[in-house]
This record gives sequence, C-alpha cells and structure tokens, in this order.
Amino acid sequence: MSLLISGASVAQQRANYNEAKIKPYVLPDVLQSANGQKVKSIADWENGRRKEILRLFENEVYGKVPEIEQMKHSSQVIEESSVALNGKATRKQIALNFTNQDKEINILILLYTPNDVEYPPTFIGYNFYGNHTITEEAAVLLTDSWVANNEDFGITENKATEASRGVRTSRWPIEKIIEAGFGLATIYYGDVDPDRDNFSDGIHPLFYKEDQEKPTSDEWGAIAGWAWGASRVLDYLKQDHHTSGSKFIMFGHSRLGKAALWAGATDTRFDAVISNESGCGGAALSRRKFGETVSVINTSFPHWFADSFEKYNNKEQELPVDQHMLISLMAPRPVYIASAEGDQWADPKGEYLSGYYASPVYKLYGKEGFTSPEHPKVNQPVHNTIGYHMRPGKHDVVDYDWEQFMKFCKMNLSE
Ligand code: GTR
Repeated sequence: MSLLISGASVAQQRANYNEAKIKPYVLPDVLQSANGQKVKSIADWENGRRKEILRLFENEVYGKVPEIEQMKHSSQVIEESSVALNGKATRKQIALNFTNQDKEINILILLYTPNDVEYPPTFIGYNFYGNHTITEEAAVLLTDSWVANNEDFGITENKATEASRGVRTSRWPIEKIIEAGFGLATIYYGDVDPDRDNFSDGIHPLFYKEDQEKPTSDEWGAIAGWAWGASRVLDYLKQDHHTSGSKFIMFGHSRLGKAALWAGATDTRFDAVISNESGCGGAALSRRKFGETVSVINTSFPHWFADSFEKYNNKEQELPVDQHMLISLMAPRPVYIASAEGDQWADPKGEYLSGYYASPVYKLYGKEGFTSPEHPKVNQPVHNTIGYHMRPGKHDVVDYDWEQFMKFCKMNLSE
C-alpha cells in the first residue's frame, strides 16, 4: 500500500487497507438499549443508555478504576515565571503527589497561560517523552519517571536527560497557542503510568488490595490510568487562580488520543475533547477491521486495555459496543476527530464514521454532528459540534492540526 510508511511492522504490513475487502458489519444502535428500549429523550439518554454504554466500555474495553478509600494527595507549585515565552505567557510547574499503601506517583504539570487573557480556554494534553521535550525553555523540569528509550532523542537507560530538551517542539506550537488566547497544560504520560507491560509501577499499585499484583480482568489498563490522571490534573487546574474560570479541552495524539476520549467519556468536566489519529481503541470503528485490529492491538499492547477486551480478538461482531458509542459519550460537548491520510493504520474513514454514527445523540440535544456518511477529502475540514479533518502526511501532530483545533474550539466554546 503506497500510503504506508517504510519501516512498518509485520502486523502493519499484513493489515487490510482495502475498502472492498471489509466484510459487512452491523453496528450496535447508539440509541437503543440492550433490552431493546429506544432512547426518545435526553432524559432516556442520560439516565439510561449513556450509563449503560459507559459501563460496557468499562467492563469490556478499558477496565474499571477500583474503588478505594480516599488516597492522600498534595500539590505544590515548584516554579513560576510571568515572563515566559518572551513575556507573553506565565509558566507554572506544579507537582502533584498521590500516595497510598507505601506507593506513590508524582505528576509534574507544565502550565502556560497567556498574560493578556483572564481564564483562557486551556488545552490539557499528555506528551510522550517529558515536559522538557515540548519546549526549549531551560527552566522546564525533567521527569524522574521511566521513559522509553529513543536513540534519535538521545534517551538511553530509560532516563530523561538534557539531550531530549526541545525534541518534540514541532508537535506543540506553544507560542501560536498562547497568541491565539489559549492556555496549555501538559504532563508526561509516564508520570501517571509508564507505558510498559508492568503493573508494578505507575498508578495501578496505589489501588491494589492486599497481595494484589495486577489489575483483575475487568479492572483498568494503562489507557484508563492515563484518563484517571487527566482528571486529577483537571482537579488541580480548576482551583489554580490562572485557570479556575477556564474551559478545558482534553487533547491527545495516538494512544494518548485513545486516553483523551476515555477521559472525556468518564469525566464530563472536560468541556471539549480532541483525538488526533487515535485509531483502534480510539475513534476508529473496530468492526471495519481496517488497519490495526482488536487482536493486533491486544497482542502488541495488552497493558493498554482490561484483560476482558481480549475475548473480542477476531470477534469484533460480539462486542456490545463499537467506537461510535465512545464518541457519543461526549455529547453534547464538542469533540474533534483528526486523521492523517498517510496514517491508514489508524483507519481515517473508520474514525470519521464513528463521528457520523454518534451524531444521532448530538441531534437529541439539537446539535449537529456529521450529516453525511461520505468521508471528507484531504484538507476539507468539517466543523460542527463534532469536528473532523484529514490532512496529508504521516502519523504526527503538525501546525495544521492545531490551527483546526483552535478554530473549532473558538467556534464551539465561545458562549
Ligand atoms: C501504534 C499503535 C497505535 C497507536 C500508536 C501510538 O504502534 O499500534 O494504536 O496508538 O502506536 O500511540 O503512537
């Protein structure tokens, strides 16, 4: 397939990228409960079907957050400057600490807010290699958490060092975000849960019962852990005096786009949600089996989901949900689905169709999702209460993506 990038894995090479080879499938009706009852009103949706769908995703896909007695937590501002980014922004670094059963995690928030806007709408997004990778600013602290090795970024021995400062600035156009009047809070995802198949570190052990060593089959994987962490960051930002009156937009790319969607589904305090190229287990419909599939993702990344998701390997038709139902859980809040033409692995058309099949729920609220099942062509964004674009190029986050996100948020969050 010409759109596939070189260096693709065996699974990527073997995947189906041919629309004509997709077997017919039937999606669960988002507005019909498991017992056959039709959703006719917002009340039916909010008190019935929405709760049912959320439970199904918890039990069968991402896993439940175990219930525990309250855990100890604290926050501390450890660095602040009102002359960041040449005086345009205030930079603040905040350490959150969570402690339970002799285990702890420390989450470092890097927050930028424009100096000329009170309570700016603020993007919250995880980064892949540490807060210091998204900016050249020397004051931005290095994470102490485990980091995946990456030769190109000079990361060896699973430790962040100065070598990786600024290596991911292309994905985070902070100055443009600030100039457009938005704030940005970013967090290294490994501070919440290091991305490896190892349930003895990160957030999960803080929730274990005595002698428990890993989550049970319907308990949370890493995606639900990252979603939990995003909610804790939101708890903090809602009481920081720079952002206490702000609206919050949960953003994520790829696996972190999956986490952004699950965060938006489980926590309706996120005012808008953006998933960039989130693919399988994110915005893409599983039943299309186009690009990455349930069995492939459960084999490569078993720790991302609850173990219970594995029973749907090659049995997508037996899933009680599909990913349009994940999008529907955002309603009536704005949600943006972004794809890249060169990222067929993430199934751009399947990502769009999720938005289309979630649209009846938006309609219940008098909001417009997508009106056509026709997949928009490259560079033809659709901006309703559900937004979409497919840009040319590979799996990545580029300025064009941010320009669309900001335009969409301005339009949707300005009342
Ligand atoms: C890929 C994975 C995708 C996507 C991506 C990423 O290898 O198959 O589901 O999550 O990683 O997060 O970069």
